[in-house]
Amino acid sequence: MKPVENEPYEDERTALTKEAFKRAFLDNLFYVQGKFPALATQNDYYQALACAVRDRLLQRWISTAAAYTKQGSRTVAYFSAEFLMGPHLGNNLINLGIYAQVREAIAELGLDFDTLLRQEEEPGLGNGGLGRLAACFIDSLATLEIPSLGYGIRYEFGIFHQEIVDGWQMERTDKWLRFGNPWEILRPEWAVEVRLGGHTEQYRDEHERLRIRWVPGKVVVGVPYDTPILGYRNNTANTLRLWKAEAPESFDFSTFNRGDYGGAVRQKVWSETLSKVLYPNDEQIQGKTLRLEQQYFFVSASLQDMMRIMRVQKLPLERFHEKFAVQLNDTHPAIAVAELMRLLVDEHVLPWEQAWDITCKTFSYTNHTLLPEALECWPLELFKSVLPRHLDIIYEINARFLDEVRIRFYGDESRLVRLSLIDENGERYVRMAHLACVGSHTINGVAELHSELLKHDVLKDFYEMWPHKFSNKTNGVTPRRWMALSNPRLTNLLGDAIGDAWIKNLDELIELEPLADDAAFRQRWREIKHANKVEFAAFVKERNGIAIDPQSLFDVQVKRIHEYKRQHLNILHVIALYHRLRSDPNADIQPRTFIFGGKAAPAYHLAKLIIKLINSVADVVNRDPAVNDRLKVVFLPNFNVTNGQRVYPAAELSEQISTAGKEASGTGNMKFSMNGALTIGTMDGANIEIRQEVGAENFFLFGLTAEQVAQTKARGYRPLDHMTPELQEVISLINSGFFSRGDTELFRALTDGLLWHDPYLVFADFESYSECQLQVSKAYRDVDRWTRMSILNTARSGKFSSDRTIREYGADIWRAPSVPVRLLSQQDVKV
Ligand code: GPQ
Repeated sequence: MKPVENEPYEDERTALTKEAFKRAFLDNLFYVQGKFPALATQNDYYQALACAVRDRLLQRWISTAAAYTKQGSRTVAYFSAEFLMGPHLGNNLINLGIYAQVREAIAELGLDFDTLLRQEEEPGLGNGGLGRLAACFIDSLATLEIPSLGYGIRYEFGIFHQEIVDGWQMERTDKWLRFGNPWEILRPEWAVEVRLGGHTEQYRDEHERLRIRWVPGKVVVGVPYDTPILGYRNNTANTLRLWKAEAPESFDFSTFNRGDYGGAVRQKVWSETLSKVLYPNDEQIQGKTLRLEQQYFFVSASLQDMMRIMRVQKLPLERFHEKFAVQLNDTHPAIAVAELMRLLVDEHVLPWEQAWDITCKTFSYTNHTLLPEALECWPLELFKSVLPRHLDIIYEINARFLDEVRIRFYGDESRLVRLSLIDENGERYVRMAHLACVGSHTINGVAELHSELLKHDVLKDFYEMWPHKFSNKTNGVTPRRWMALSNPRLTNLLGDAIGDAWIKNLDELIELEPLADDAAFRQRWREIKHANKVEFAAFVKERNGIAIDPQSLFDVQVKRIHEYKRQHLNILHVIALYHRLRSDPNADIQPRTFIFGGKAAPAYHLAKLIIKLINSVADVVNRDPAVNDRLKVVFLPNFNVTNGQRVYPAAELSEQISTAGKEASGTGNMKFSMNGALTIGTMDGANIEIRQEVGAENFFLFGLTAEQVAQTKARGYRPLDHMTPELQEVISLINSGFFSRGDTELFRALTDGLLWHDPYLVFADFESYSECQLQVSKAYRDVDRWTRMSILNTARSGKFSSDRTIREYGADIWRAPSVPVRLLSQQDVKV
């Protein structure tokens, strides 16, 4: 098929009018779902609508492919083990600019649009911030018209579904593909083989050259499933390409022919295991063989796919780095450095030096955490059993790298030990962060503080080696999903006040600033927040059966449950408030609703105990008539993208209370602030930059700084030094069994940890936090002051658009110019 040079033509099938949509919808119900209204379920209607939208996506996708093929443009490949996309339908309607029309069209057909939206099972192919960042980034890449591909794994089961039973987290499998997925397109013709295990051997090729052959123990096939990713109101549709693992047919047959049917089936089952399930640990490595296999599987499939694209475009492999810029989303895909070397040296017979030059010019590495337990290290023997050839390649990379270090740092033996790609202190490990640093031309952190700490702490030796490689790229989030889609009331108000250019250029929100002093505007601002709170309260009533008061302050902490994020600091403060109220029933306390949400890794017992404590406190507080007109506690089950879209618009106070120096950036903090919530937070991650942007007077700061945390620890942290009478009461109340029906042991692991060996310094920050919460309550009571602060938070949140972040990656790292797309129609392409 060749694109033809003529003007775009709106064909009947993909026109954006209401009438065309209704027609398409009814057509799809009949010809795709095979249903008529009497038998159709809400899900049938959703599928019919999704297919109507998909036709519009495909038109833009083909147009984009045509433009990119013609331009042969430089392409960004974003390698990520996680893409936490959230539901597609609403977002695609926003980006097509037809949300309102389609809502009307569906209403005119007598259906409830929101019910149809709710039918979509969100693709939860990520754990939290890192996976969601990848999703925001590909939205921004498409909006900025940068040619790009997201590469990852099509997990059959994404992040588990969380239920709360008797206060405890229970995990249920996430069967997101149960009703099919209308947003993906299977591309079996681009399947690739990926080898694993086995051993290597030397041989001489036809030119008598000594070469190495990898004899794998097993082979799987990677089959790509493509999801088009729309830009906001342009003609761009980029690709998210996720790999499913399948058994190679040839393997089945050879085993089968030997009469071993059971063996053939086992091979098939094993192959499919590779993309079966997402590992649900966040920032905690689980050194499982299958996890390393997953990482290698998608990385190898993706690099082979990129080489196929080069062949199609008739580009020589020597120019791989000119065609592609690969971003490594943390170390999960870092094996790509060794795999690209293998492909270039073993399979395409390039000299090592040239292959290494191409490799280093291709990759860039983003680090997302400072937690030592999250730095990926693979035991050498395990690594060798999965990737024997790659281990040899890593040894060679290491030998050459250490030669360089030896010359640069004459006589500094300990530096060699620290920098080596192999950790040899005791059991030997492959250090994936070191592989990523050595094989990349840039290394970045995700907020100013984080990038500084990387340079002077975790990656200090690499910084001293190559200071020019390091930079900061502060995270951002997409305003399409996190404002336009999730907060329609605010979007309308902003439209009236300043137009809607902010959706594409978030800095325009600054136009709101003068309106903070306009009483009528403040009134409307409050009405919107209130309406959002009423809507959210109804949702809580339905999900939790708890009635919450929309007049109370909505105080929210939603994120993965982690000790370093300190949900326990929050709940200790709630208990302190409860204690104050019970001790003095007339205490003048600002009524608040404390809302928590987040998943704990299934094997992270302390995190699960924190969930149990929150729910136990909720049970007592919400039932106690002495306080429940002023305090409510809600644990919202199954916090995910969909529930995030419900909660951010209703929030008034955003809890960002990690131990300083532990949260790399945070991105929820940005979503809250742009939706008008004020932050109570530590000097950590992007909180620092949010405070800088919105102004110190519009931010509630507390706690030790990263530097003070380090000093406190260096001196030897003793929690009891920070004990106060109130904190003592709080801990005693928990240990007395008051929240656990008299069980005095239930929460002991938690309280003992806090009392005796708490690496996260909860007690050290408790007083400062409680004091700061008093300031929050005081500010909230001054309605005009609070509203002004809220408006200024939104007005000054422009920096936190992922469009800004992606522009910075584009300018400093990728150097991939944008390629605008002209819309083609079916008439434009001839077979
Ligand atoms: N993050 Cl290494 C994750 O969500 N999972 C991970 O495995 C790692 C990092 C987060 C990090 O905790 C947040 O501070 C960041 O905002 C986020 O990555 C995106 O950079």
